[in-house]
Amino acid sequence: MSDFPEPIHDNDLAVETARPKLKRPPLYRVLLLNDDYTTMDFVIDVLTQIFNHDEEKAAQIMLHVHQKGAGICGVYTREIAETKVEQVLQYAQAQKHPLQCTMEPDDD
Ligand code: TYC
Repeated sequence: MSDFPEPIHDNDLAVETARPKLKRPPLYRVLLLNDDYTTMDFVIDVLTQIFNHDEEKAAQIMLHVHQKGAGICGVYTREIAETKVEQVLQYAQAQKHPLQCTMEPDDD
């Protein structure tokens, strides 16, 4: 037996199709900046350890940054990008490298 009385009629109910909100989160690029002092080996280490690139891709990104002044290490949601930037800066400081890392919205 139901707890609720049967509806007398339902012909005048407003029916709306469910439209679940599934907007993608904004993404951010994490960038490495060139400098004259950080060793190439250390930058490759950062790119393999923190950004999970293989050695070949890491060397390619490092050379791009070295030649162009900046380059993208990866694209992430905001909190992950923030964590990557912090990890790079902490690791660089601990190893006495002036390496700089930043993030920017990936809108295109
Ligand atoms: N320019 C550095 C050198 O000649 C290498 C380097 C590459 C530094 C990329 C920082 O993000 C960087 N030793």
